[in-house]
Amino acid sequence: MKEKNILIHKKCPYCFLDIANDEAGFLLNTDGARFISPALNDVATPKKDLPYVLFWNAMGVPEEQIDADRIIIDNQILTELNQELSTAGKTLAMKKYDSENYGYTFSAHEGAVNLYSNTMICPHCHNTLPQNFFRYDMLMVGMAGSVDSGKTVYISSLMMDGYHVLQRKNLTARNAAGSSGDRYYLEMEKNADLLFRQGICPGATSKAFRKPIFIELTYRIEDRTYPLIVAIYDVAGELIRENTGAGRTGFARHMDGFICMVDPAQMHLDHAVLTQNMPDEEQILQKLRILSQEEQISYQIQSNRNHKQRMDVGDFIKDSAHSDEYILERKAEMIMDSIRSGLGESLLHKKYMALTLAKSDKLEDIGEIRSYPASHLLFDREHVEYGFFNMEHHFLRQDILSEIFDQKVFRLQRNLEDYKASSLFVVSAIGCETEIVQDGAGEVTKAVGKVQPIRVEEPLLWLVMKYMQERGWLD
Ligand SMILES: Nc1nc2c(ncn2[C@@H]2O[C@H](COP(=O)(O)OP(=O)(O)OP(=O)(O)O)[C@@H](O)[C@H]2O)c(=O)[nH]1
Ligand SMILES: [Mg+2]
Ligand SMILES: [Zn+2]
Repeated sequence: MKEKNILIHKKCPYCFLDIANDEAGFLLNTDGARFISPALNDVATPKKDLPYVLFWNAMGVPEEQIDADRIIIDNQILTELNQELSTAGKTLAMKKYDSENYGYTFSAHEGAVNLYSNTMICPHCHNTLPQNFFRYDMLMVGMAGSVDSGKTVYISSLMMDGYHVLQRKNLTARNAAGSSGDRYYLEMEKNADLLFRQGICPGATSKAFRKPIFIELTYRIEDRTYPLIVAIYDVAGELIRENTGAGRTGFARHMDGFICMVDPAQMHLDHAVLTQNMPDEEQILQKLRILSQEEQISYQIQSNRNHKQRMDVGDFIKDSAHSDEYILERKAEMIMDSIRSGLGESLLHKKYMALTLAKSDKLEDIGEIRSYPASHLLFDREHVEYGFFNMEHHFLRQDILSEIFDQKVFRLQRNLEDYKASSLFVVSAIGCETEIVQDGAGEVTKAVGKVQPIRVEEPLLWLVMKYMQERGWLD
């Protein structure tokens, strides 16, 4: 009996347009195979992939940085190829339904030489779809947080040592990237490996939309299994702040939830232990109000026209290191406001927010923090064997964190009310101090001692848990 093709629609994790599985194209890796028939040779030759170039260009990536020469088969190319093959009396190329994953594969052969691909691409933007894309649901998570708050290090920390921090007796995590040769994917893997083996932190993220990382998570309860794909989006801090609503940052509207990182550098602590102490918030905001909204926008447009990569602090105020702009970029409140204004109230009601105090290792020895009752729970390095995390400790931490946020990171919590659900977290992606050291090419930030993340997976697993609850998987 012939298996019936099932039609499935999903949202592309790059361009967010709808894709039906029978519309998917393919990325090919031919290793330079040659064919007798010119039509096959033509198809198997790398060419500048225009939809792909246009997409990444629009996302702010300069053309020379785009791996534009690719071998792509889409439905149109397939039809044309088969017309030529059939005229020449050759075996036709095939797009075959794969009942295992509701996807398709491509194959063509000429004698003993084969062309084959199961790497599907979006028909609109030509980006590679993750493995099992049409089979499983996808949870989309946006990393939010001001510049330097630790978003990229956070993702590297999750990826370290084969997603070690995410593994449980009843939870497995594995890479689900559709194409292992992807330049960006390789870079993220290298980042995670450098952090794990040498304690070296990745550098600042460029101001462009980046590909998400894809993780396949499988959760087991009794004899049932619940797989899903998690896509995590890392975006440079200043990009989120600028305009969450439009263009390349419109991605925020498509997220199921956010992990918003709060840098301890913006906490109001008596002790000047932290490198940057924030001046009075009201004062800064007051000064910035002098520049009206319109002025700020027109300034922004102008600086975009001048092809500036970012609004330069120096254009604004002389003393750049301590300018208001600089300080503001470090404020989680600005990020939360950008998300709110970009999404609007009604969309905000559909999103989850994991508000996360990052770099907690920096707070571990501070008396002010230590004086909160049960503060040791904030720095607990418990390793959970089973389930998502220790729920009892999680709820106790909510109370402590709520108080800390109230007293040390003013006004941030009022931002949480309109989300579908929110929760407070405190993590350290590195788990120890860092220092700046000279590396062949320049300066790098390096962990002092062994990298030992402190409950870094909790914000992500909370989002996963919410997502599963919503679908009734955990009832
Ligand atoms: N002590 C400590 N430092 C951290 C931790 N996580 C990040 N850092 C430091 O913070 C710096 C910035 O981290 P990134 O992950 O690059 O920050 P980001 O939010 O991605 O910054 P942009 O990409 O510029 O928006 C790192 O170079 C580290 O020095 C942590 O868990 N502990
Ligand atoms: Mg970054
Ligand atoms: Zn797409």
